[in-house]
Amino acid sequence: MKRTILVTNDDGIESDALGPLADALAALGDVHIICPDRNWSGASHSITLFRPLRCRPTTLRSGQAAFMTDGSPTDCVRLAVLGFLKQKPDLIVSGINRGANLGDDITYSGTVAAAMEGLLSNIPSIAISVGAFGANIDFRPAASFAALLARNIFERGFMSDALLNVNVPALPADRITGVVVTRLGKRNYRDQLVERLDPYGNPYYWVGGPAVSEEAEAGTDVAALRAGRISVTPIALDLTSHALIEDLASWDWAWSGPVTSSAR
Ligand SMILES: [Mn+2]
Repeated sequence: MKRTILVTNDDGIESDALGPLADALAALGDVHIICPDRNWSGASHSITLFRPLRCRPTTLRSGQAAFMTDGSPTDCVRLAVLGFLKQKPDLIVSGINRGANLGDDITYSGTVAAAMEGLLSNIPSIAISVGAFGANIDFRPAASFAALLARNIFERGFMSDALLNVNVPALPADRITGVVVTRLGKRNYRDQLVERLDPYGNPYYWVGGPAVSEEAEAGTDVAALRAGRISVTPIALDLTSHALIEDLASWDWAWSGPVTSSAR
């Protein structure tokens, strides 16, 4: 049976990663590419509710046929799964993102959110990122790892309540020192609020800053990437803090209904 693989991303249809990724996955099934027509990095799990979506055919610079939408990464998955593709995907691969998605990053990441949407649709889903931002990134090591992971998923019938979040060091394949299954690490953002004036004298604001500093605790995705290894982190969508349930239950919950404003 020919598998159907959906490739999407949050960096947009212009991303240089799409060609190598589609090439690497082509041996495993029919690859369909549906990506946003612009960069949605940081869009997290946003969906379009109050306007229609357009989905137009295009051709990647690397030659593959693809579709681009004016929606978010999550919209791309919803389109594909809800019928834009004739076959429901057997696998969703989101990426390859330019820049790591480690630890707390995943709460901002459109790349990871697209895989979350796949998971919500009961489809095995991978988010994959490369730990570099610069130009001239070689995406082929990450692409070939995505294919290896896809082969594992197809052979083992992977179906669980988790997506797989993968980070690949921005190194030549022969300098990547292994693969580690990890948990999420911690990111310490150093963003600042910058206020400037526009040409008309009105203030505007830009939030940004230097690269994050990281505590590379053993066993985390952060530590793996720093050591030149590929991290594979299983991510579940249940955000419940199970540790707090019992403590919270002991708080004073003697609530007597809504507060009524005093009569005048
Ligand atoms: Mn991105």
